[in-house]
Amino acid sequence: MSERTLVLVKPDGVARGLVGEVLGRLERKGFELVAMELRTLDRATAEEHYGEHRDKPFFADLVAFITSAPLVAAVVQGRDVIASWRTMMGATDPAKAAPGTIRADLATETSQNVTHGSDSPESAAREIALFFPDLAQR
Ligand code: IDP
Ligand code: MG
Repeated sequence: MSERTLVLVKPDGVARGLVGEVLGRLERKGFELVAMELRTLDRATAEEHYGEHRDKPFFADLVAFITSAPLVAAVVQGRDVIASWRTMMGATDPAKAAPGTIRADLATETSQNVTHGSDSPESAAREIALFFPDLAQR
């Protein structure tokens, strides 16, 4: 089923010059860019985006990091893109990510793991509305 997901190239990925690498993998796979923006997140947006982690010990560091420098936010569309992008990103901890995934190939630290992808249709809808409120959902 064609669906949409929210993809981030996090501040570490932007700072390291990996925007093209990450978006290139999406494009070569055959997924479609629907919206894209370079922006520095404000604290309120970051806390809402990562709201499910509010009570975790790493939450403060996570919000500080994600707001520290520009990131690239994109809405990406395609067949099974939510699960596919999770597979292409690899496990949250780059040390546990499968070879060939972005996090295995390009990162060492869980806290700086280059990219984000929504984890369910509900998360995707929530995150797309948060980052791109003007984007009409079809
Ligand atoms: P995900 O990005 O693979 O969906 P989540 O569990 O939703 O992983 O966590 C969100 C982000 O929070 C991760 O991508 C990672 O940057 C950070 N994070 C998750 N767990 C830890 C941890 O144990 N220590 C430090 N940062 C973490
Ligand atoms: Mg997550």
